[in-house]
Amino acid sequence: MARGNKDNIYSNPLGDVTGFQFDNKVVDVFPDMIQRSVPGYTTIVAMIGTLAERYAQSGSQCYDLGASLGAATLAMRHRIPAADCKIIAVDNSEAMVERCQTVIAADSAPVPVELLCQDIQDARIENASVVVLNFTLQFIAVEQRKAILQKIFEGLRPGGVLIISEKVIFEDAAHGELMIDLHHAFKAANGYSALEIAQKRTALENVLIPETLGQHRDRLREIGFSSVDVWFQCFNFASMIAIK
Ligand code: GEK
Repeated sequence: MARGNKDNIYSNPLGDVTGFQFDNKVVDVFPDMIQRSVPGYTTIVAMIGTLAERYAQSGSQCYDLGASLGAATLAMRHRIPAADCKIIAVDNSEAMVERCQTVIAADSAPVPVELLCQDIQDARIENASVVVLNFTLQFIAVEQRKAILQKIFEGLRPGGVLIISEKVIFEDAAHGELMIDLHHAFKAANGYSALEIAQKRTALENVLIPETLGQHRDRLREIGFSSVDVWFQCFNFASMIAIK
């Protein structure tokens, strides 16, 4: 995805840093923001295409939940070999969905894409072979996460896959601090100032709630996924696959 405008939302001192929102200001800089903020993002998105190529079943639906500007949707769209698959992309930010519509329209791959402006808590998941939660579950209240994952499990066909990427925390406090420090070094190397890093951290407090890999794994296993494991990790950012 082209990077577009540079993210400098937090470059000037803000008297009051308010909670992060996916509004027009963020949409304008989103590809640059996520690539400079999430280590491994480009690799994860590309590999979602590779995973979809393997797991998309003929006549089924593939879901991109919290699709933003459709990066994972397009990665899947370009790699799914089955012609009779459909991709359903869902996001509850009107600004994101509006921009995503133009991104999808500018792409000519044949797999049909339906884009919905909807809370993923209200989304119907059915006849699914691939479900993607690429850095989305972390924005849902912790107590509501299990119900969403349960609904995904029920909507998946046997052999279907859930790909779930999250910012994570660690049981070992010292290791956790090290991962946060290395993540901030990654952001600094990508041109973010100490002020930008600090203000963004404040904006995400109570908005992005990370859990440990163990918490993710245990919940997915309790729900009934037969195999749950990490396939990618860089510092405190990880992606898991859970197979039904
Ligand atoms: C990518 N997956 O580029 N319902 C629907 N959408 C939601 C909800 C909700 N309850 N809460 C948040 N979102 C993308 C990146 S970004 C990750 C995902 C990030 C949406 C929100 O509007 C935003 O577009 C997305 O989830 C999270 O592969 O910015 O760190």
